[in-house]
Amino acid sequence: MSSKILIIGACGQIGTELTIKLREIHGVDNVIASDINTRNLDLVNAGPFVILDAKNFNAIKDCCINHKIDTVYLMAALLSATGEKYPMEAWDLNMNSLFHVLNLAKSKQIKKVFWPSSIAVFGPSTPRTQTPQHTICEPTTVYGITKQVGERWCEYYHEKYGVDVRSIRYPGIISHKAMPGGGTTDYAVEIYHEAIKEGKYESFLSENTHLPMMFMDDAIKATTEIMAANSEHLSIRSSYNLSAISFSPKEIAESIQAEMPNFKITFKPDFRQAIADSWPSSIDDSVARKDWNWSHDFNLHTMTKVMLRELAKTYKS
Ligand code: AKB
Repeated sequence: MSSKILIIGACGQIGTELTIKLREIHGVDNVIASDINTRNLDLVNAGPFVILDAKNFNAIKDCCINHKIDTVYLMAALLSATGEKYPMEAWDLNMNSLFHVLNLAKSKQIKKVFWPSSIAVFGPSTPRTQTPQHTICEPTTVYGITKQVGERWCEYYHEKYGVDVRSIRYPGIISHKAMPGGGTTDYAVEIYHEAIKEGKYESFLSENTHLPMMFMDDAIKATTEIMAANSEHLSIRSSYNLSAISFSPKEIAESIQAEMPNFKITFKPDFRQAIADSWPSSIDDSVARKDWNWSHDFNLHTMTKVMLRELAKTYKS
């Protein structure tokens, strides 16, 4: 029997493409998309959709009962840059939504949970290159604190209550369907849009700031694969390190210039530079590769080609 899935935060950057992929795998009617508003009309009109506040336990519970949900993907969150502007809102949304879903799993209302963590769990005292799975985590952003604490709670609910919760630490995700919002890695999406629209981009991170990144297709592949993995193979119930590519604003600009020689980049770092400086530049994800055979497909060059091709079509139409 196919799973009955609820995606909370389905209109966001990752939620949008996750909804499409999960509907391909499980069937449109078996995947209920939800969000606090209807900001992505293509997604809202593409299949079952409910308006849902991730902070409202009873609303999530009623939705799970009404739609006989067994699996929840909790994608709603305030990200790193927005979290610094609205710290208490970030704490409220990121933590309470997680408790609501974990408690539904604890009471056996649902069977399985996916919750994304992030490279933001790391901080300035973390080894910066090839950051290991188990290492110092002293995040300095509110978002990072919520993700680190969330990881501890996921592991706790798994150990104490047998909750089947699975998680990966996403790096910056690059995609061409829905825009990201409020993250420090967002520059790596904006740059492609501006390349197509204006032929130039002003980066809010400095030229040599290397961060771990990943093309959306790889992120969706990782998410569906960890959820399909045999439970006994998963040795990590906090969150898995996940890695694909690592590059700086200068290097992504060079990869665009290889396709568009007239593309120009300038640099004007803002408050997000300090956040980026507190994060690793590359990640060791060997545990994920061993436990559930994770591997990525896209490098910077292949990703740039797809991004420019798809965005050119979007802006033409
Ligand atoms: C952000 O920049 O805040 C996010 C993340 C790395 O989790 N993209």
